[in-house]
Amino acid sequence: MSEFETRSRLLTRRRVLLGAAALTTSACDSSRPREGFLGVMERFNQHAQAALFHPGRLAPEEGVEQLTPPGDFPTYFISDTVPVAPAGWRLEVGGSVSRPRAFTLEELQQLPRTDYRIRHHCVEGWSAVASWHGVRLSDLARAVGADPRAGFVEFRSFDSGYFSSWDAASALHPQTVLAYGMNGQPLAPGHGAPLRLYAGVKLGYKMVKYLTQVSFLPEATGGTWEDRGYEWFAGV
Ligand SMILES: Nc1nc2c(c(=O)[nH]1)N[C@H]1C(S)=C(S)[C@@H](COP(=O)(O)O)O[C@H]1N2
Ligand SMILES: [Mo]
Repeated sequence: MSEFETRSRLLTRRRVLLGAAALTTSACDSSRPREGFLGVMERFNQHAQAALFHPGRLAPEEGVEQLTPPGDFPTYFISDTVPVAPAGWRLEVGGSVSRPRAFTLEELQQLPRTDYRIRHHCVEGWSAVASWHGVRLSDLARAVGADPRAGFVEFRSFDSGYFSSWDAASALHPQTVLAYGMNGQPLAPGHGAPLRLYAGVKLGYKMVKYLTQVSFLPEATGGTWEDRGYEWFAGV
């Protein structure tokens, strides 16, 4: 079964858990999950979650003894084989910014480095712990002069177009980083090399790996899983 098929089943199960809502809409909403009653519920949920979100609250640091053994931390990518960075890879940063530019990995590594050890939560029901290091998105936003009125940030990848868009408050949270390292090592190909998004405030599918582009935007766009009905806000 492909990852899309497995996850579509999970999604159906989540809908069923919504009870009556699922009964009235399950037959007609599968291809348009953001419309109708469930769409309304999803938008309500987004507002409720955004209202509950505290920009200053940090995800708890885990102890070293909580680290998931190397090799046991699952790896996900939608491509059939591990995505490989194109030659001359750079991270394009643009949208509502006064100094759009493309960064090499070395340039990103010259910006201040942030390290933390926190738990990862995937909607498929697993969690795992690793330490991550990289540059805060808020530091990058400063470097390019991101417009504070841009309420959203979109992340794109070279993994068959996998992408996601975030609310700016979560994107600029102190534990949201563009990670180039995991457990003290350079990021491995399976985990999104050369650069991935990591955060303490979002579920796994929001953390785009194999990054190519970061855009500060006035409007939310969707996302690979979000467009298939997964929650857009997806706060932890
Ligand atoms: N480019 C890309 N990013 C991605 C995914 C993906 O398939 N492609 N999967 C997401 C999901 S569902 C999860 S749980 C995490 C998994 O990160 P990991 O592979 O390092 O465990 O990456 C997220 N980012
Ligand atoms: Mo996930």
